[in-house]
Amino acid sequence: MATRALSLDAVSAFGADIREGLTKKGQKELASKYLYDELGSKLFETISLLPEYGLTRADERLLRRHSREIVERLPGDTMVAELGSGSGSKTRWILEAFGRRRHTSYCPIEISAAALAACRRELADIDAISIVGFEREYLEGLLEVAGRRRVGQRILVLFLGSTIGNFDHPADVKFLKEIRAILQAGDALLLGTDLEKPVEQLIAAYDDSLGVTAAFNLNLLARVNRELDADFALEEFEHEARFNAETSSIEMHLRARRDQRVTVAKAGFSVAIRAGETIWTETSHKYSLKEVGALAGKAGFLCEAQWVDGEWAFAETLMVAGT
Ligand code: AVJ
Repeated sequence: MATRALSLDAVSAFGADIREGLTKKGQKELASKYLYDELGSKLFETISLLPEYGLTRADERLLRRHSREIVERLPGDTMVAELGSGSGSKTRWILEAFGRRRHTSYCPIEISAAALAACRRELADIDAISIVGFEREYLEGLLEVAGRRRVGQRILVLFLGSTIGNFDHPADVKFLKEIRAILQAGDALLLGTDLEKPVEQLIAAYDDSLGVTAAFNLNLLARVNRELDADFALEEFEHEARFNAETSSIEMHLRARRDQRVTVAKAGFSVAIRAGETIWTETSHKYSLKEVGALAGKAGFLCEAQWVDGEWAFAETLMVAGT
């Protein structure tokens, strides 16, 4: 019974968000966190294999190359928490490096039970690491992790993959401040950020030739159909990736090919969508290195070290919580 009530709650929260985003005045929108149901997560994993999308490979390369140095910069007993573990494959290098030093706890925080299970399987073979997963929203999970801290133990928070870029500004600063508030001075944050790069390269990365990103985007409508009993006709929408130069962000939209009316039965509403109108589904901000430094400072962190990939402009920044 308890699980059932919980999933009903989740359906109604999803429904309320969808309703708000589709019926608001002006630009319609759907929150990007809903892109990641089971199918959406698989599609994202596929995106990360595309030649046009170098982000995930750059992230992993940096972590592989510099894991030893990252660990050396954090002496003593350290507990590793990760916000949004995904499949966990990128995290392997850091955990192996910590495990060589001493027994280490790794606490992935994920809203997807499937992703947590996959991460546990992927990392199960690493010596001297115990995995304690938290099926929670990021900040809730981090609070619980902090509550398990032993005296003298440091927390390293991993926030990889440039997920921070999905927050608009200044929501990114606010989010890092909230992380900082849960931490103590001397704790650390390793933040992955995708950097500014030529617009053509960005458009290719978010509108790939195989159409995987288009499928990833359209799956959001398919998910609303599946879970909220809606009647979106997927062929009536077109994937669009555009660069917003004012905010230095790639935006994903779904553009209606003609006038239509859509009903979302389980959320109890219907909405008219005009030909050419778009539903905004994701923002992916591209940072400058200066901006990353400013972000750290505003949130109460000091930059301890930074590594930038030579093939794909992406940065890993190790920040330490200030006093
Ligand atoms: C997982 C949020 C980093 O913004 O690049 C990939 C998601 N969207 N292609 C990104 C995404 C379209 C991705 N992040």
